[in-house]
Amino acid sequence: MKSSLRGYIASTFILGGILLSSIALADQIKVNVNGMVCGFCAQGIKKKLEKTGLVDKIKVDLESKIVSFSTLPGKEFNDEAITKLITDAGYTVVKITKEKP
Ligand SMILES: [Cu+2]
Repeated sequence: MKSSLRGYIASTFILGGILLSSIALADQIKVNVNGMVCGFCAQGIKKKLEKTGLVDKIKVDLESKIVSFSTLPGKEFNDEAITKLITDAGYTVVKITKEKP
């Protein structure tokens, strides 16, 4: 009886965790990128990000060298994947900042 109750409580927590993470708010992500010098760089990065289908509200600021976007609800775009995408495009990731809005 006791162990089944414990199991019930544990599964409730797990289920709650899954539900919470699926309705989690989108991440606001800022990436400091080196190597972007013109509008073509900006467009190229923007297009690659759009292609992932994971993000929206993509902005590329050449002056501050910051690429910012937010993840779509329920989508996860981790630092490794972000770094790979930018690096493969020929630029260098300096820093990634994530914040919940
Ligand atoms: Cu360029």
